[in-house]
Amino acid sequence: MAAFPDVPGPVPFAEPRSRTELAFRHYRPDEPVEGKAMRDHLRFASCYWHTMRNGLADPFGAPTAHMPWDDGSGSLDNAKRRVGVFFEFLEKCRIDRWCFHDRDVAPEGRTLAESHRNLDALVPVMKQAQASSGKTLLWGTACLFAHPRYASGAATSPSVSVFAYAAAQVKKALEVTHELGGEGYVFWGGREGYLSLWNTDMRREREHLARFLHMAVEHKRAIGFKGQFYIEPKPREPSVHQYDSDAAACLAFLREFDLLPHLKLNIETNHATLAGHTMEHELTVARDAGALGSIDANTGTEHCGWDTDEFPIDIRLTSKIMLIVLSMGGFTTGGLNFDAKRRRESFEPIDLFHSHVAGMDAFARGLKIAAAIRADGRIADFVARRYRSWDSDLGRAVEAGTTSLVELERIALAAPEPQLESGRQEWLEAIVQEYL
Ligand code: XLS
Ligand code: NI
Ligand code: NI
Repeated sequence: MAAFPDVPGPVPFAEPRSRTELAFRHYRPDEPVEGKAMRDHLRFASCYWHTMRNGLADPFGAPTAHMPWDDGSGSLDNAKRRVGVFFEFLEKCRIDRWCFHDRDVAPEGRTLAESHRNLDALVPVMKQAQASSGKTLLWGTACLFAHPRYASGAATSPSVSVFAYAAAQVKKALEVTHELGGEGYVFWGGREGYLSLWNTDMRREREHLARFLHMAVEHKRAIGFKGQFYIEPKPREPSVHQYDSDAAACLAFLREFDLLPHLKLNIETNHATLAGHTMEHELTVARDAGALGSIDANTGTEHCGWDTDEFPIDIRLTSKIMLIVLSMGGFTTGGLNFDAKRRRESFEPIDLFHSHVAGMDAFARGLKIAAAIRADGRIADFVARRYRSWDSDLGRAVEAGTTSLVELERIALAAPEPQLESGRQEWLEAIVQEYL
């Protein structure tokens, strides 16, 4: 029996002003933009944790989501049944990829060995679902933050036994990701940070985290996993301060511990805003370091201060994101993973469709708007012109490192007062408005 009887087949396509309730108004998987199909630019993924496992509880109230396919038990049968439901959803929602944590797909057992066995029992089910649907795994990861043993962190725990347990979990999750043909693997430092410095040895914790990642790189090599590793920055929540707090902090950490060749960044919009940055700032920092790997596509309520993981529906945001993705030549192994959940009041199964379709349409528009801004060319031309003095002999000498303070003093003393040109911010913003 179908889990989503209200959605008989793949979500239809409709004209932008159509009154059809559930339809794609803008996303056309095969339509080319800049010579490449939309689906290959956007590489959408839905995540198992929000779509299948999030009951929409909040700190003050019980879960509200209706999940008629779920008997609420932690049984393996229930876990297996969910896989079929999820792939029916992907199929009907025209989403090509997915992401998961180990504990989303298989229940935690009473022992580590039992948890491993549970995960093993799910592998053939997930493999079969992928094979018969053609859907692929964007990335896998391990949940190193939900169980009480991880209250003080996983790779940064004060307990080496917890560190070993987390290592075992990551080893297994990596192997399962490999087995499922995953294109990537994410490390999000759920509780890799601290609540209080009074009880924390930050130097040791950061070194342990680096050791942990190096061992993962070694194991990746040992099993022949070719997927991309990502680290996902987030400044706080659940910890008060997390070591992977933003893109710049992650890059500094990776460089300090010789990990930069092995990991790229998975940037999430709501984490950027929690860090006090815009999403485009975080993406630009990552891109400029050659380390922009993938995106967790969501958004937050800016004045709220929590990781509310809302669906990204603002075309100004999606346009800015796609401008940066296009500027780096598109994703390679990465994609747009909707690390997003419906609001607690949107509890019907069909809201899973409305939310994803809204996000996909917003990104389809964002992609087209970004392509139009690039074709217009005025903004890029303006920026190039703004820096043209750096293309002079003097500019080139400074950039090449072949000049000195002594020489620059001689030049500056002989030159008239420098004249600056307007930054034209409002004019540039008005150009963007023309395309929104
Ligand atoms: C939580 C994170 C998490 C990661 C995967 O805030 O975004 O969902 O993406 O562990
Ligand atoms: Ni995320
Ligand atoms: Ni998040």
